[in-house]
Amino acid sequence: MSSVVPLSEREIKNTIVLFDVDGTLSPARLHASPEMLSLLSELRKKVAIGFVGGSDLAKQKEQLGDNVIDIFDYCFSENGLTAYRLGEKLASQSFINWIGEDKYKVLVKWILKYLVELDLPFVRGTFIEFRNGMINVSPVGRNASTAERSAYEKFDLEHKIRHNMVAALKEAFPDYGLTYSIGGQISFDVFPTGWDKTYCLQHVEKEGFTTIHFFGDKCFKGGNDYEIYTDPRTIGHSVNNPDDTMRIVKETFFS
Ligand code: M1P
Repeated sequence: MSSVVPLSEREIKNTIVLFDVDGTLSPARLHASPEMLSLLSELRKKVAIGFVGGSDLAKQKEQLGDNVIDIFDYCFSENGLTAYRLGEKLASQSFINWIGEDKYKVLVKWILKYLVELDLPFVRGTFIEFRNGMINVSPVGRNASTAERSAYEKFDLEHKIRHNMVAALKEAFPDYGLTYSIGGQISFDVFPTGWDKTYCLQHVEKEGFTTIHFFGDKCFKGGNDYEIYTDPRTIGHSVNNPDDTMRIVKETFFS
């Protein structure tokens, strides 16, 4: 951390650039390239940088490196429900405190019953992942390998498995105040409405950043980058893949 230029001395003042992770900094659930990491390190000399991902911190460490909290000024996992600033953990709320044990049990039982009735070509394990700020539900199971993920994703798109399950959940729990977000290949996230990626903005606003760039690949309505991309507080950049992110970063900050 000692070689990092202090936030107040970055070349472009009061500016932060936030990045989604999967599909924006790295291919889905895979590693970011050395070229991307090196570009981020150069960018950090000019502006403050952060990531805001739906996944938990353990997965982001796999993708961006074990030292992830040292190479970004801000780390926002689970949409910012787990947050770090310059390596220090920030206070946050939790999904289970918000929903309460009783309502949570009802929800989990409903999900498990629904999954039992599905007829998928194959299933693996870990169908509900309990996180600090959300739960993640995967009909095929989070233990699917990279090849199995791709096969499942194709099947899911064809048969609308997640789409239909989300519709059924909305119908079954109209008064729960939950948002269901399909952000990746094999699962969807469930969190209190409002705890989407805009949740992290409260942390950076407090610091006085007046220009907030956001890069994401799922900026369309229904995608998990949509809310932060369209938020009036951000300048949104919609990208198709990590190469696109690198191109736009170079054009915007290095030309
Ligand atoms: O970051 C996008 C999503 O990445 C994963 O999705 P999947 O495993 O379905 O590809 C999950 O960690 C999910 O929570 C996250 O939103």
